[in-house]
Amino acid sequence: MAVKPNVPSPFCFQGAWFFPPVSPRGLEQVESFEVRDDDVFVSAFPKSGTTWTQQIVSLVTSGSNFSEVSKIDMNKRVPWLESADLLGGPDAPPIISVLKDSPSPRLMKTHLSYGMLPKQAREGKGKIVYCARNPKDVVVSVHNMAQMNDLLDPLSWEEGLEKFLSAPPANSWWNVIPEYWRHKDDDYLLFIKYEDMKKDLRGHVVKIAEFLGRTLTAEQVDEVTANCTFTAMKENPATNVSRNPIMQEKVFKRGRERGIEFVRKGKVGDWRNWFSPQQLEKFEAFHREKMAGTDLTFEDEE
Ligand code: PPS
Repeated sequence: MAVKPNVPSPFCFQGAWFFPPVSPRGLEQVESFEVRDDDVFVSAFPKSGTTWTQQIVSLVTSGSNFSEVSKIDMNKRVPWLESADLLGGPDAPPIISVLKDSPSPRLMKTHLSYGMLPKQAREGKGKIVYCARNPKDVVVSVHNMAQMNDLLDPLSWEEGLEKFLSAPPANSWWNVIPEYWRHKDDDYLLFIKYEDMKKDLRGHVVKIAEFLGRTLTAEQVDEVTANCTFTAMKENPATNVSRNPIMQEKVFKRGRERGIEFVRKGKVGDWRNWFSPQQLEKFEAFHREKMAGTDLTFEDEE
């Protein structure tokens, strides 16, 4: 049997499995977290365009100096609600305790399912921008993340695919995404798709700004868009965290060795390079069965 690297153990909270830097102490505080009217949650299933949406939300709400704001580490601009500081060591306070005292307006990222969001957010306080991506490209991106992130078990493609399909309900793409979709018409939630952002990035900058009640000039929209392209975000160590020298040393040594970056390929349809015909058939049959009865569909070709 291949020797596995020493990765932190996952833990279970309310039926869902989490990995560090998600913090058990942080998770316990989420339900009762006091939400403010001007809070913005950027929510997404892992590897579905979270960072991309964080970048847009952060820039459209910053007002000006977009290129300067872009240089600030994403974890500082839009901290991860349920995590602890990755670089803070085992005793680092959960980010949520820091957020409680942070000045408004607060921007926060989360990978939590809708049912695990703060109660007040579920009741419509604050705003939620939710980004979803087709599951075949998600599982490919999850696999690559596991190869490059020293905190994750670098499962083989076959193992990772099987794990994705057999995830417990609380972690399953096929439960989490339709649950958010059911809230797509709520006025406090904007549901966007990675594939649509690829087709029309500028249009999504405008849409997100409008949703957040921000008015940008055409020039400002152009400037925000320029800072949110795949190339701009790949070249920017504040968004491509595997180019941040400290993060590279602490978390992404494997990625450096294997030549895999956090902002990796950014394609719709990369799954074609990974799935065998048999894997595809099984995945698509599973998807059809699970999505029967929802009107949520995804494009999976560019
Ligand atoms: S994480 O770790 O869960 O927060 O990852 P997340 O940010 O959700 O998803 C990472 C994938 O998003 C791609 N990405 C982009 N695609 C297109 N345009 C832009 N600007 C962009 N920024 C990030 C990133 O490359 C990951 O996808 P893959 O398929 O692995 O390339």
